[in-house]
Parts: sequence; C-alpha cells; structure tokens
Amino acid sequence: MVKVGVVGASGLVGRNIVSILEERKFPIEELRLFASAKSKDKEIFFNDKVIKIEELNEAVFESDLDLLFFAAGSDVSKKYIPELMKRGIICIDNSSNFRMREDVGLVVPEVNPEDVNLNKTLIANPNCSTIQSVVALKPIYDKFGIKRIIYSTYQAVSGSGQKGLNDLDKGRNDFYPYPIKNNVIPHIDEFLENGYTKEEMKMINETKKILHDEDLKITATTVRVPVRFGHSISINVELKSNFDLDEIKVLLSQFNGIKVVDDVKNNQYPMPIIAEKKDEVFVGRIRRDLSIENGLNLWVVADNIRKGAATNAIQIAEVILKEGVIS
Ligand code: 2RA
Repeated sequence: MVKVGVVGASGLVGRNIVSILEERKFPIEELRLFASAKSKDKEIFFNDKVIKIEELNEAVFESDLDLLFFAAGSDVSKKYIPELMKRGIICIDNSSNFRMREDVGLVVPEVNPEDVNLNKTLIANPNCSTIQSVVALKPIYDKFGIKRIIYSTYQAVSGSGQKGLNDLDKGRNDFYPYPIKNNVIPHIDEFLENGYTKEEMKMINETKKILHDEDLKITATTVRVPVRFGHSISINVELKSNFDLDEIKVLLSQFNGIKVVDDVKNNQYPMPIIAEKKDEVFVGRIRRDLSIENGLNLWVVADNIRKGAATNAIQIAEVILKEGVIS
C-alpha cells in the first residue's frame, strides 16, 4: 500500500488523477491533496471520504509520502521536485520541465515501460498529443521501421485547462489570442525562433526520445479547435519497408491500449465524442498514402485529460509498483 500525494489537485488534470486512482483501485494507504493557497480547504471526494486540499509548501519535504503526482505546471515542479528526489520521494511529473533530461524517463507504459528505471525518483509524463501518437506508432515502428512522420493536430481546449474551457463555453477570448468558438487557431504554446510552436517541438523531440530514435524525421503543425475534450491527430508516416494494409490493421488492433475504429462503409471512425472519458487510443482512417512509396495515413483520437495526462501518469505509477520500487 502506497502513501500518495497529488499536487495541483484542484486543476483539471489533478481532479482526474484523484478520480482515476479511485477507479483503477490504486493501492492507496493515504492520499494527500495539495494546491496553491487559493484552493486550500476545498473538499474532494475519494473513496466516499472527503479530503481537504492542503496548501503546498516546504512542509511537503518532511512528509512520509512514497509518491507524488505533479499536475500544477512547470514552475511548481521546478521548485519542489529536486528536493523531493533527494529525499527519495518518487515524483511523476506532468510538466514539460524535466522531460528532455537524459537521466529521466519519459514514459508511455504501452511503449517504453522500461524507461521508468532511468531514474528511480523522477519519471516524466509526456505531452498529451505525443502520448496518443506514440501509442499508435509503436507497433508499426517495431515491425516496419519509420523514416518520417508528419503530425497535424486538432487539439481540444481542455488541453489549456479550465481557462481554455471558459473561452469556448463563454464565447470569449480571455486566454487565447482569438475567439476559439467557430474558429481554429494554428497556435499552441509560444512561438520559437524557428517558426514552430513549443507544442510542435514537444511532439517532435518527445517522439524521438520515447522511441529511442534520434534519426527520425518529424514535422508537426498543432492547432486548437473548438472541442472540449479529445485531441485528434492526422499522422502521415513513411515506413522503411513495404507493408500490407491488413497487417497494419491487425497489428494496431492487437496492441495494448489501442482500439481500432475503421469501418468507413458504415461511417465508423474515431472522433472526440467517442474517445471522451475513455482510456484507449482510437485509430481509424487507416489507408495508404498514395503519393509516396510505403506511405500510410492514420487518424488518432484520445481523451487528452485521461490517456493524455492523468491515466498515463497513473499507469506509470502502476509500472513502478510492478517493478517493486515501491510496494
Ligand atoms: C495542450 N498539449 O493541449 C497541451 C496540454 N499539455 O495545450
């Protein structure tokens, strides 16, 4: 049984971590919830009991917690995690802060569970759009090899947290630079010198790290769409060898964590409305790219708050438990 803490417990991802811990019957001896002063004493239900949120401060260093989920943004992770690591408290971090550090595993349990061992006290949870993409690509990568990937995303506003949902629901643009209602915005996170956004570079760099392949050629365009929950991604891939389309469909449907929905004659394909509140990665529109040799198109949809964040973080904790690092 494990003593667990959730940092950022009042946020969208934090609240989902709490409810999914309950749903998956994670073996919890004690659960403590932390957030900033403004959420102090808010009450959250866990296993029919009320838990009051505590203000996060340095007292957490003295706690006897075994494991802490961080879902409060980069600054909070940067401030607390290094000291917690020194004290042997395992941190699973949803921020982008430590993701590219060589000595830290960036883990999607269906894809690279062994990387939890890279660092015994810190594991990074990848970006939401990266998680669902690498789950879909892994069985194809292992069997045929991949030369090049083109990602085009259609990302839900909940990826920006409550502020994104408010902009869509209230028809305002307090958070995004333009209204998101009746619009699409080809801009997620900050623009960089190279013309890409940080979100695009995350997808590129994180995919290479998770698949352990620095030579992969990847490009990405990430776009915000007026959808509340569920990111959709068009993935165009050039494989290293020729393939049989039926074999790809079988490989995908047999892979842990994927649900193939691909029956175009009956208008069956993945959409955010079918992925919402689910943990699988939905894959459909599986077809050859007729413009190149060995080209393949996939349409990949997942709940960005669950598989893209909270569920993946808990699955990482489940791998750690299995490895016997905590018991
Ligand atoms: C987004 N990828 O959708 C981000 C959330 N981590 O904005």
